[in-house]
Parts: sequence; structure tokens; C-alpha cells
Amino acid sequence: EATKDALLTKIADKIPVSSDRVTVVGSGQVGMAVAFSLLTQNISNDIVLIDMVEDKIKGEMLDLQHGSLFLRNANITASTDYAASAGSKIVVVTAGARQNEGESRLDLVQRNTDIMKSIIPQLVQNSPNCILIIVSNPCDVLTYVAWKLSGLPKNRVFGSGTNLDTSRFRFLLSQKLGVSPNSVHGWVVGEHGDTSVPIWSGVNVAGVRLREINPNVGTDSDPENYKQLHKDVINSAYEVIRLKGYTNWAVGLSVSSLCQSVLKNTNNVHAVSTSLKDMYGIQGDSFASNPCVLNQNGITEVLNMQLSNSERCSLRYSAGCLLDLQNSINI
Ligand code: 6V0
Repeated sequence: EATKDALLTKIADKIPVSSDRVTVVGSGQVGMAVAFSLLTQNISNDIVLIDMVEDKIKGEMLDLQHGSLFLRNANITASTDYAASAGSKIVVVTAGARQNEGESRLDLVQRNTDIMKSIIPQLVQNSPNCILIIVSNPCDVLTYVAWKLSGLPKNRVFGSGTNLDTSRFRFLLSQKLGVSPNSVHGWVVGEHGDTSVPIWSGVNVAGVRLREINPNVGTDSDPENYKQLHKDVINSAYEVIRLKGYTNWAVGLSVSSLCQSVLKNTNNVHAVSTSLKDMYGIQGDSFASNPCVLNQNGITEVLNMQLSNSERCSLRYSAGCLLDLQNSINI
């Protein structure tokens, strides 16, 4: 310390400040894309990586730390011990098995439920006031599982859900219409997966609904076949997995946008997975995506969507499929 002591005269103790700690559990393709998006977009400067493979997280931690010069005051730590996650404002769970080629998200359910059992209690013990965001698939059912295991109130546990499907939808609409994804408004709700529901009745640009111009938009009788865009949304993950083996960048950006709304207390509306009990005629505690207001307290409001009859039926069907699966697992 002699050189340091000669260089610097100490006046007071440093204060280890952290007001925006985000723990990412699972430092695979998705977890690292989330961490990278958070750091490079300056959403959080305090990232904790947790995984059970020690060498892998140490390698990921060092690699990110080596980029510190190009980040702003980043504090990146990694551990296999959950104590390292203490005091997190948000915990993002991406641990678990992912789909193999041709496998659906729902195929992963019991394997990933068992992983949740081993990690959720430890996370909540270390960060009792955290907001828990579940990304591992099947995202909706695992959000229900995590909520049950955590003992946290419903506002503090949600799934990344169709925030990603909505982004895919708006991207595809933007390509077809030639305006930016920010300027095309449209939502995908329900299951993050094969039974997701596109809300065609509300798709609009600058408040002009496509349904007013083309009453059949999104239906089988639409000559322009806009319906294909939603089929492409459903097929997106299968296609990317077929081509590169996994998906990560879009989900990383999607989850970091959720973290931004929470940490910066913005009240932005996102489609995230939450209990739809008593909404749209859904009876059980079925977890699926619905537009929700996000801020530092998690979900403070859910939006009551004004759905067409067929949209309502599709959403009830999606929620029903998820409820059946929820009831079939062993928590
Ligand atoms: P990956 O690259 O295999 O990474 C998974 C990581 O989890 C690995 O590093 C494992 O070591 C770690 N892990 C496994 N078990 C545990 C445990 N018990 N404790 C701690 N760490 C553990 O998979 P990838 O990152 O590609 O996917 C992770 C999950 O995200 C999968 O379930 C995907 O299906 C899911 N996705 C969810 C999306 C969404 O929008 N909700 C999108 C893409 C993928």
C-alpha cells in the first residue's frame, strides 16, 4: 500500500453506495444479455451474477469488468453464493433449461420448477424487498411458481411475459408499414408462447386504428394477410433457435426495459405476466401477460383491455391452457 498511501491522503471513509442493484440468476446466454443491456444502457451500474458453474461466472465477471473503462462506474460481482445478492432492488431469474430444437416452452416445466425451488427462497431471504422478474421458461407458469415459493405480494413478482412478443410484433408491423416500432402501437398478451393473443382491434399508428381502414385486419378474411405477422411472432423463437441455438439479444433488451421502468419509477405500461384472476371472465389464479403499470413498487395497476369477443375468447383459452399446466406441476 506504500505507493497508494504516498499518492493519496485519506480524509474520510468511502461509502459503498448501491441504490440500483440488480441480481441476475443464471449467467447463460439470456442472463448475460440482460446484464450487458443493463450496463451499456446505464440502467443499473451494480450487477450481481449468480450461477452454479463457478468458472463460467468468474469468466463472465472478469470479461465485463475489463470493459469498465467504457461503462459508467460499474460494479460487477459474481458468486455461487446467494449472500452476494443481498440488498438487490431487482432479481432477474434466467436460470434453467432452455428449449432444444423443436421443443416447446411448456416442455421445460417440471425441470425448471425444481430449479425455482432451490433458488427462490434464498433470493428472497437475501433481498426481502426485491422485485422478482421471472424470465426462465415456461415464463408464465414459473412466475406463478416463484410467486408461491417467494411469499411476496403479487405486485412484486412478475414474468417478462409478452413484453418480448409485443416487441417482435411491433417490429414486424413496422417493417410492413414502413414506420418505426415506436410509432406502431399494438399488444400481444396471454401466454409467452404458442397461444399468445394479438390485440388487432387496438393496433394503430398515431391513434388511427388499422381496423377502421381494413375491418378484416388480423382475420382469415384479410386479403393482405396481416395475420401472418402474429404467426411469425409465435414462430420467432423456434426460428432463431433453429438458426443459432438460442435467443438472447431481444430478450435481454426486453428485460432491461422492464428493469428501467422499475428502477427509475417511470409508470410505463408493459405486457408482463401476472395473475389474471377475475379479469375477462378468467376464474383461477392463472398467470399470463396483460398490460401493467410498472414502477418501484412493481405492478401497481393492471389495464382493463377493451377486447373484441374473439380476443376475449382467445385470451381465456390461453389462460386456461396455462392454468391446466399450473395445476399439473409439483411445487
Ligand atoms: P443457458 O445458456 O443454458 O443458461 C442457463 C444458465 O442457468 C446456465 O448458466 C446454468 O448454469 C444456470 N443454472 C441452471 N440451474 C441453475 C441453478 N439451480 N442455480 C443457478 N443457476 C443455474 O440458457 P439460456 O440463457 O439460453 O436460457 C435461460 C432460460 O431463459 C431458459 O429457460 C429459456 O427458455 C428462457 N428464455 C426466456 C425468454 C423469455 O422471453 N421469457 C426468452 C429466451 C429464453
